[in-house]
Amino acid sequence: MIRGTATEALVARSTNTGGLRTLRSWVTMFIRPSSLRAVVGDVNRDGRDDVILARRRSGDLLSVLVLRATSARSFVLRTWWSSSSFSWSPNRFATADANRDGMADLLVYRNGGTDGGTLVYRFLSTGAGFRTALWRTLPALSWSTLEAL
Ligand SMILES: [Ca+2]
Ligand SMILES: [Ca+2]
Repeated sequence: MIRGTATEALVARSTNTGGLRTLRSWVTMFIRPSSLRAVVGDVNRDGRDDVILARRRSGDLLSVLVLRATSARSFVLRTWWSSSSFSWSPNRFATADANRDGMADLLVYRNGGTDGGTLVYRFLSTGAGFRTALWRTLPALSWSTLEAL
């Protein structure tokens, strides 16, 4: 939901009987929605899905924010990763538990350059932040055909 330059994260909790409860606001962030991409995963292995937000800062730089779901039916917003050189665009974002430790990790797909391939960066969750490294170079995966957030 958008209110001026802010973004509100709304949650309709499951009834556990096939329905959804009423939408409720869990957090309001003073960030334009056009500067955010969201993917969902349990980054701290507590059984509650969290929201990972790729944020575009000034200068087109990437920060990664996490909305950690709490037992109090709210999100706690924290910056988990920030860079002074990693650009926000052009990237595509996905989640997977890349190292099978039970904590969802962020995958960032980047344009591989003039050869048309794709680079994959792995942002491994530590439960309170991300450790980042180039994970794969995929020359056969054409960037122009990749669809992700
Ligand atoms: Ca969680
Ligand atoms: Ca993991």
